[in-house]
Amino acid sequence: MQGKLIVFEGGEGSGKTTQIRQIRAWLESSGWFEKLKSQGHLHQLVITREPGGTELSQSIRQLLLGYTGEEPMQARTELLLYAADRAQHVEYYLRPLLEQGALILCDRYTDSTVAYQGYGRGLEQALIAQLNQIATNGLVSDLTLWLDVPVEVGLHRTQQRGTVDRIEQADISFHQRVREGFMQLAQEHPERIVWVDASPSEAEVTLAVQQAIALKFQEWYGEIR
Ligand code: Z5A
Repeated sequence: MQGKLIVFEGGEGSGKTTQIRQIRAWLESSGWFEKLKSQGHLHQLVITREPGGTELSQSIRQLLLGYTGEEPMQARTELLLYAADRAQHVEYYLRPLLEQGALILCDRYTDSTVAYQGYGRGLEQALIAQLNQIATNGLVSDLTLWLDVPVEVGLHRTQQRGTVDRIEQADISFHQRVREGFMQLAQEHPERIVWVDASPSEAEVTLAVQQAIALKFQEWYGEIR
């Protein structure tokens, strides 16, 4: 049994965490997941995130988002830490679960590195592609939902929440470049990346995400009764 990796991507405050929780609840309460399980397609439903999806990755996450030392973290250092986080996550957690038939809902993955370290920080795309390949050993998402929201709207949402981390503190043009990065990726990989307008209410966004996932299930598993 081979599982599926569904990734939620987007800029700050796009609602990824909110939507992942909603989608898990929907999959469980609607009976979709039970049906897929009883038909032998899937085995379990798992939520995870990057950075910080394993115990070791939690320490890397702490370093990436919570570092407050005077010596500035260099862009390449940041890139390598994200790659280390991912290598651990993929080898120790994601790949074994997928081999057991898990449906994995993951908050951020490789496209975040392209958007943030590539478009945001300006590191060479060839270097990022190489590191993504090394870190994932070729594991690509089966579906990526890009929750797209104007930068000001997303930042306003996160500011209302209170605490701001190291990356959220970056200037607005950084976040604009990140959004352009996701836009470019969606154009380059239409078979994998689905654009979702994340500006409306939480409930409306959930509905759009449900529709995108239901379509993919049909493509992967045929008619589900
Ligand atoms: N990063 C990177 O640079 N390179 C990489 O390779 C990877 C990551 C993997 C991870 O931070 C950071 O790492 C991230 C990119 C970088 N940059 N930063 N900072 P994180 O995991 O702590 O956080 P995040 O991934 O950036 O998520 P977030 O900004 O915390 O938000 P979110 O998960 O997308 O949204 P949320 O928590 O669901 O919602 C935010 C607030 O908006 C909350 O109060 C909600 O109630 C509200 N919300 C959500 N949806 C709506 C709608 N539809 N309407 C109104 N309000 C809403």
